[in-house]
Amino acid sequence: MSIQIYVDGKFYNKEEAKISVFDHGLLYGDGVFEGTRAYHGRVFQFDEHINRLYDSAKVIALEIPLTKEEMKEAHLATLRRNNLKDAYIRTVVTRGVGDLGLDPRKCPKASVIIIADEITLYPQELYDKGLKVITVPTRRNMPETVNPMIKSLNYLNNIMAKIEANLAGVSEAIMLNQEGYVAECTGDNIFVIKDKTIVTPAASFGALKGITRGVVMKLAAEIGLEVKESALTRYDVYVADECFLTGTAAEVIPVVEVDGRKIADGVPGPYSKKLKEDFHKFAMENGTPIY
Ligand code: PXG
Repeated sequence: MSIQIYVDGKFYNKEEAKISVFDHGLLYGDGVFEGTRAYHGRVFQFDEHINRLYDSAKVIALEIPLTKEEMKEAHLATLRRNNLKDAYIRTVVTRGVGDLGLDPRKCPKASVIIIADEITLYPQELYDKGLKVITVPTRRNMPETVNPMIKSLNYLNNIMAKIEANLAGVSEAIMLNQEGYVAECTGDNIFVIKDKTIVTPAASFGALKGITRGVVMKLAAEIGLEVKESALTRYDVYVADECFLTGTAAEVIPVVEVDGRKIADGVPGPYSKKLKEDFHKFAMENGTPIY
């Protein structure tokens, strides 16, 4: 049976789930989104994802037509409807239907879309061998434009960065901020470990406050690493003992080469492996029950 998709309070088969061509999410990228996971019948870090969605919406002055509780119920209903225990959930809130002008006052009601589907895992080989990444020319947004802390429907910088990485034959890109400091990757946060200190760029350096990032910082402290959020340069990445990326889809994925420089001896490091395992264990043991 086709998956059932939630659109504005109703469920539709995948083939019939549609929005208007006048929706400003499509016409202008005017909207916000979330990517959440369910592990083994529980939604992982549910409140954190819902809160970030509402924060993103607040910053772009988008009124979500559901309370947070109703939004959570809609997510659970979508998961139940599709009989999912392990899932990737994509939530999209668009400005809704308006006219061809960009004025959001012409859009009386935001649209809410919830897609829950089976999760496509990255190939195991990527975790075993680690990723090669490059730094790309396209920079992350300046906070004074669209703040990178907003998970908005405007991902063109990140898509351009992804294209630049792909054209160079690698699957991920390190994006710098306007000052040339490391910000994050196209859909993942970045961490480096050097001498038992683990560093990730502070959100003020142009990173999304990743939910996986937050959990990994906590787990890193628990295994005795000193955790820092600070400025990170390409130099810091090249000379790191270990480097890895975090994100809802990828969880914790090691990086073994950056801009042609091997990270340490070019194989995934012990802390990266440990944090990947600890993260997975944490994800399996925590979360909001679906059923
Ligand atoms: N940075 C950016 C720019 C992101 O979009 C992350 C970091 C990681 O955050 P979380 O909260 O997931 O730990 C994201 C995550 C995907 C995908 O399919 C992921 C994201 C967006 C689009 C696609 O991997 N967001």
